Amino acid sequence: MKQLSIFLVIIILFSGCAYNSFDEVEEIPAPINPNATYQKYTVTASGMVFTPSSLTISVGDTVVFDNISGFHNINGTQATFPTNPASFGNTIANGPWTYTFVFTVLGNYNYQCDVHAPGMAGTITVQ
Ligand SMILES: [Cu+2]
Repeated sequence: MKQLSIFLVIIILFSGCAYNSFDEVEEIPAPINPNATYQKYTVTASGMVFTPSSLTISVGDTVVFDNISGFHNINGTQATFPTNPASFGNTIANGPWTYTFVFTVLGNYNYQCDVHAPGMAGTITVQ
């Protein structure tokens, strides 16, 4: 009888462990993409153009806007481009400078240099 009691206790303990393990697995949220490697892209502002003027990136990627020289800015604000999924940009300043933005919202973005718009403009597609 004593052995049976010990046996039952062991069974109960094991089933408790099994249940808890299962419960924990269910409660831990799965990462969206555990193998994601985020890229960094550079867009150069030089003369009166952005290079590349069209860029396709993945959500979470970083774009470094690199003004080598001259008075430029990056204006990707929703005030200027209402369909942009998020606003980004900086103020007009003489180069050299860099402006870095991480794109965390999917969609199509337009931006321009306010000094040289509409000729100096670009698009970024975040997919
Ligand atoms: Cu410009």
